[in-house]
Amino acid sequence: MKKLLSSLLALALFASVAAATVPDPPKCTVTPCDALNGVVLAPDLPAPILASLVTLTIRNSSNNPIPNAAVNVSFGSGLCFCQSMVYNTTTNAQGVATMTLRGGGCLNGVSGAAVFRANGVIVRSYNNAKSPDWAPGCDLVVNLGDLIRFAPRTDLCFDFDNVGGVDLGDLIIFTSGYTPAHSCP
Ligand SMILES: [Ca+2]
Ligand SMILES: [Ca+2]
Repeated sequence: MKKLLSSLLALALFASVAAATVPDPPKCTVTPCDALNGVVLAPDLPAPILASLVTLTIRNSSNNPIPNAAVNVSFGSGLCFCQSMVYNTTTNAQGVATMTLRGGGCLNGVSGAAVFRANGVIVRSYNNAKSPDWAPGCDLVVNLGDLIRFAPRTDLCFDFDNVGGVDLGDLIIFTSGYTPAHSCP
């Protein structure tokens, strides 16, 4: 009996330790992507644009941060990426990880456009992945071709906050990639 109890106790302890490292998606935050309802990628030189800097806070079902969690981002097909793009990182002691989304292209309303996982659990799956670099297709340079495509403000690939129109907020994000002209190998 005592042996059974102790093994049950060990099992319960193991379960709670295991649960401690399992992310609970509604308790996690992904900034600024949650506010944008998608991700923004951009060529990263001379410096990454603000919208492409992602901060993830990974928490478990007890709302405790998960340190040392393995964080991964993956994308739907059709985007392009800088050679410097890093797809994996690890949370710090506060359960926080940062990623820079270095690339271009457009996935507008496509299931699984950008998927963040932590310890193997899907924390977020966004249907939108967009970039100031969207002409032609993506060539990892934000230049005149992209501006010409942006200017009519009718292409929802430039609706970076995904509210159904290209407006001032989108112009600010576009401009942050256009001036100075961002590029990457
Ligand atoms: Ca371009
Ligand atoms: Ca918009």
